[in-house]
Amino acid sequence: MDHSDEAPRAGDALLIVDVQNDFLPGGALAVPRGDEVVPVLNRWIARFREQGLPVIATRDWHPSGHCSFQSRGGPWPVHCVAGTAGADFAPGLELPKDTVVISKATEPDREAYSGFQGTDLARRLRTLGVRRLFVGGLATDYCVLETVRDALREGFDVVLLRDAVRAVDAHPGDGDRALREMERLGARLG
Ligand code: VGL
Ligand code: ZN
Repeated sequence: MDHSDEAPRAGDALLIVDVQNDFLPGGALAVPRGDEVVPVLNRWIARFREQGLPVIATRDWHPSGHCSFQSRGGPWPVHCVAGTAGADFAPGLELPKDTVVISKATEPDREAYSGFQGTDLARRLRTLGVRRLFVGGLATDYCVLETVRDALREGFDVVLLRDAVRAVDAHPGDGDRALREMERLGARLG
């Protein structure tokens, strides 16, 4: 892999989206090959750490009766209930101790695919002096897509780490369409 044209520098942050047990194979809402993002992201984490650049991790952090669950007429099985093992970050993900953790979709009656929605992520990034985000995680066609959409809307540049995302693909091609949509919106596919 050659990332020489996308070397992290001052003003950059790594944003890791929802790499949680329930989204990995064997989890409640398993993303096919979702586990494959972990070693790729670990290499990016190491690069950002080496340069003292911020690492941010979002997590889906639902109350037990969240509106997105099928029991409440939503599209998804119960997943990522706050405080459960399924909501833990993947054990193989080597998050630095000082990772900024952003919990989202914490309100029972509100869905939030984007890490910016209902959180202080934008403010935290501005406080850190971040201008560009390197984004990877799960899932390409839901939380990654909506997080990237909001990041661009908030004025951040985005490098979407293609090797570090995987899609649900509920409809075949959803992941590829999401990649094209992010590129159309102004994300760079790295
Ligand atoms: C997600 C479906 C439901 C995601 C979260 O992180 O992409 N997808 N909740
Ligand atoms: Zn969810």
